[in-house]
Amino acid sequence: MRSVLVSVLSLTVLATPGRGDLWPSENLIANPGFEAGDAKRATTWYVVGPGGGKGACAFENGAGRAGTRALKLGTTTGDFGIRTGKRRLPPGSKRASFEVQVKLIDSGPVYVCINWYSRDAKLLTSRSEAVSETCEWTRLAVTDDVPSAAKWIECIIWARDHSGVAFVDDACARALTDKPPPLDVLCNQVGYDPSRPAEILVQSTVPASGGGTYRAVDAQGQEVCKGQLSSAGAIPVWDRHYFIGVIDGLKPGSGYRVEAKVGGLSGASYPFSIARDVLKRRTVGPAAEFYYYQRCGCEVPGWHKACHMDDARMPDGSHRDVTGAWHDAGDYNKYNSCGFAALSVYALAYAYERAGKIMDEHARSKGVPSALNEAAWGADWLLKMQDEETGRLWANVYRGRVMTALYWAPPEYETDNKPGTDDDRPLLGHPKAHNYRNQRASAALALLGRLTKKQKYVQAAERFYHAITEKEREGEMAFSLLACLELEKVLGSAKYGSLARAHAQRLLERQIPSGRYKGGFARAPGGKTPHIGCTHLGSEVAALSLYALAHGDDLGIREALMGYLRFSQRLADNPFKISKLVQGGKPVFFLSVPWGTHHVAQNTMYLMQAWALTCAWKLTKDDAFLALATRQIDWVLGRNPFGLCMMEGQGSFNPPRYHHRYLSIPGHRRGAVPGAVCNGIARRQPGPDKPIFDMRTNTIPQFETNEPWLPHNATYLLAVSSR
Ligand SMILES: [Ca+2]
Ligand SMILES: [Ca+2]
Repeated sequence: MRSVLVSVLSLTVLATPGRGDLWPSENLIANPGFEAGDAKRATTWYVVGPGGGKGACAFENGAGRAGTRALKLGTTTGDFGIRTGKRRLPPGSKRASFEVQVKLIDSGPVYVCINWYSRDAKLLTSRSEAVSETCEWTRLAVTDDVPSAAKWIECIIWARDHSGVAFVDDACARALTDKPPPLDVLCNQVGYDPSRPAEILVQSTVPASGGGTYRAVDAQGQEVCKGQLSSAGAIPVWDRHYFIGVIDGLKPGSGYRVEAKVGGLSGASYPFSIARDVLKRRTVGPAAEFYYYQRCGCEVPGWHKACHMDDARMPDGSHRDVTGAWHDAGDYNKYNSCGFAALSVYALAYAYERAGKIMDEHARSKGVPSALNEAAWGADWLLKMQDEETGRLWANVYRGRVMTALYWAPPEYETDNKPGTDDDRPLLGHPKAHNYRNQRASAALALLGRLTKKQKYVQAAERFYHAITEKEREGEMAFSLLACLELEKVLGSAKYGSLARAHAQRLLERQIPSGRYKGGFARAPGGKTPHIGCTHLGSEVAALSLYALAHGDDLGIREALMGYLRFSQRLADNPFKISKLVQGGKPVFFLSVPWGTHHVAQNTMYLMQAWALTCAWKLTKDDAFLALATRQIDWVLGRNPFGLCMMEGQGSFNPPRYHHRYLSIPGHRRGAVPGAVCNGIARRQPGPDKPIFDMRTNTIPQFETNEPWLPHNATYLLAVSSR
């Protein structure tokens, strides 16, 4: 933090009178503190040894001035060091500076250097500075005018014939531009409830002491209120500073905007509404509508003809009818191994029970089936996937990663739609071999059986529950509890009531009693770090809250939830109040995975957390739960570093293009399915803990960020219908 401030201040001084106002850009170096990478390599930095120079560099833990790691430059022969590679200069760059912090131990000079390159990548000029005597961290900087033909800047740290050890940390390169940087005014682009303040977040690359000001204007541009923005701190690794405006008392209406001024910069938000139950009224219908367009095994007018009518081929070569369900993501596969279809059935039915009237009105207005009908569409497929012998689920209808990656065309052409021919998709994952989310299917079918009064669902739900062992049930205890709660309700059976109680007790044993993550829930009793997963964050809390709402709180669940709230607030201690995730024992914004490992962004986790906190609010009536839940939903709907509303068709700025095979359907070039919630914001892999989202429109964007998956819409429905 301190180094950022120092560098900005020093650059501001460089803005010489007579040149007009110049503004510092964001730090142009992607991994400025060498924190991302391993001991041999820091991501986005490259070794350089011009003229055959050789040397040793390492990135050791514990050596950092800030964070944990620093560059350790050992003995060199000739010129040797590391470089950033060429970084594009922001428009209007007039001057630039590159600085690092250096500490020398018995060694000769260390240099910092700026190289300028033209549009065709020819080296224009170079400028460097050196330091040769420092045993404490010392700032070493080089500044230069940007040559008029320069389009790229490269920053280099190097030493010449040096025999000791030099440590380097906290690199910062900023251009001074004649264009003011944007001031992002971030809001939930759908809207806010009039009974609670609208929290607007302002994001700037330039720090400003003393906050700023805002004014809210209505749809006609008339000022309706104004006030002060207060500092909400910085996220140093993102090189961003935040200011918050808490706006109370806006009257119901639409088209509100907030204009903000901070440190000489100004910006305005996208429009938003103020309306009672605005999120539920505006978005639960679209979140369910999404599923209709994702349907597999039937025609969806305007989207595709009947497809995959030949699902699927059994391992022994015979045919089994498992047509139906939904295309499970931007590809055409159908997965039970992750429980997405079962979670979706549960969520559609759950939301329908709480917001059926709103959902039906929306479905009628769009000419799509009722959400209850949509839940039944998925439930009928779960019945087809239930193995007769074991009562358990088959895993997936899945062509394999390679075949899936190769197929980019409308779904009806992927197979000949004739059962029993060579191109039938395979049914994978024998039910005996794995515990395929049978508890989710059990909860989903029991709930739907109660709402539709259809015995076939209830019978299948009971069989799913009993088809797995007690030990297997431990794997997803939250949904075992939810399954028992639903079976108890639909069958009126005390047996399932006592099973639910036993599951609730087992879940409570998983709460972490002490230490840094006190109050979180571990994967098993005695665990010290919270349980997270690609489609899991906080389902224990949702299940426990729903149990106590149904049974009363004789197990001390309220107290457990208060502990969870404090844990969640500590993990959300950032300007967005977004839940950080614990990985490798440390909280991070965005999960890091080894190069080449499958990975998707985290909207399901935020939304499942929102569901958990909203259920806990229903039980405890403590508004702090709802406030934190709302921040997670705000993130999805626009209050995020890109000001991106991640539900298609809602808000003003949606993903420019989706990673979805539907983009190959004529007329659907964006691959944009109404109501789709995409994977979300991730980090570059491998890379520093900084946000990325793929804004490209001329190619298929990255699946990690831009692909819609069923569980995002499922958890959205759970979270928002619970309000
Ligand atoms: Ca560092
Ligand atoms: Ca076929």
